[in-house]
Amino acid sequence: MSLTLDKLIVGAEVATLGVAGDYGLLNNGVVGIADGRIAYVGPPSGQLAAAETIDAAGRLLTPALIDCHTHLVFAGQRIADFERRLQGAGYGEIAKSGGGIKSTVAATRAAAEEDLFALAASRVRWLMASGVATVEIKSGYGLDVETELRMLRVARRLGAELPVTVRTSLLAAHTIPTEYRDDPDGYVDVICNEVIPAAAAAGLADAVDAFAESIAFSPEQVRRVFDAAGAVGLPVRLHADQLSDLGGAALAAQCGALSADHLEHSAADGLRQMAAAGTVAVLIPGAATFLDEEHRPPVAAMRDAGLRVALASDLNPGSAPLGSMQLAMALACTRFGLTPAEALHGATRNAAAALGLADRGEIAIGMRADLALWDVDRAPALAYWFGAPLLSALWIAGSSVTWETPRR
Ligand code: DI6
Ligand code: FE
Repeated sequence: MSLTLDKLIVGAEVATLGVAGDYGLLNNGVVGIADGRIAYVGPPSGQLAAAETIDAAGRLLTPALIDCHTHLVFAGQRIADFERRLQGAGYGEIAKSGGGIKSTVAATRAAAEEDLFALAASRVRWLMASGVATVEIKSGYGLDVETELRMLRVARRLGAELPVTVRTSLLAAHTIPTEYRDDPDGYVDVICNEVIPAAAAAGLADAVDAFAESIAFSPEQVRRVFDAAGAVGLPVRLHADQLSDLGGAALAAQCGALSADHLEHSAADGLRQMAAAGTVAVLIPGAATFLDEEHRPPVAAMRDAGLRVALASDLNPGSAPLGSMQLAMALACTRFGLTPAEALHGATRNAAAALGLADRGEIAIGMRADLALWDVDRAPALAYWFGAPLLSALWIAGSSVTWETPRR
């Protein structure tokens, strides 16, 4: 039986990622696309015809990458903080003296929506240049109803005007804003009673996130925020155990979170609870590297627990000004000890699971045709080359897209 397709990619080293833990390699493989979806994957066949044929010439074809944790909508940069840190100042010390996250909140509150959009669009294009077709974007630099919603509107518009899929997370529980310094529970009231209902009513949030940490929100406060998310039917995720073990992994599992992210300091018991609850572990090697933190997440315990492990850039101005998922994969291997195969699963299949998306992250019939062609001839090379621009082509829902940043 012959099959007529829109596009055929032939002669590729295909990493299908169809099976957990394995590249699922297909040498001299062919991938056929019809109506934006994958309609054929397998060996060359005389039964295939298409309007357009692309010769991969032996290069590696993977699912397009998925960045499942970013804070890329913000104004201002933190270059002065960076220079101070290079001279020995700590991240916490800088925050206390008026720099840090609060300076980004001030700049973001003051920025026009149009300017926030232009800044963020450039950053999405950086990620596209590293093979990304799906990106999660958080609010969290507004910390008031108006600015949190503005950030989410910008994120939604990025998804509408750029070819990427955008998933949004409301992170009003990122830090306590200055005006609530003496009344953190009052700010949690605002999040629960005003910000979450307003974002849900406007259809601006796909999930609700929170930062559980001694310098941010307590487990009790996180539970209140998550209850408010549940009341409007939104799934939750959690910044957990990044700087200390607050029991964040177990908390995320008990709340049925889609993912728990960071997890540098998590205990094995919490990781086992996550595995039982189906909560995905999201590792963030860029933040640990940029802040020069020695402490590594318990990767061996994650493997023992049978957790699905995803990777993300965390693209943000303070702890990870990292605009490449390719580099996040390399750092996951060199800094956290993942295998290159684990890193690629983390940037595709498992990242899709962290976002609750079942239609992408592997090359299989019926999946979205989000595909990346790389200028390498074997799968482990993706995590080996350190920051080289390896992307040769990117297809999103079957359409070829470009990723150049236009001159401004
Ligand atoms: N953890 C992080 O690494 C970022 N947010 C968070 O909850 C840092 C955000 C910033 O410093 O601007
Ligand atoms: Fe983060």
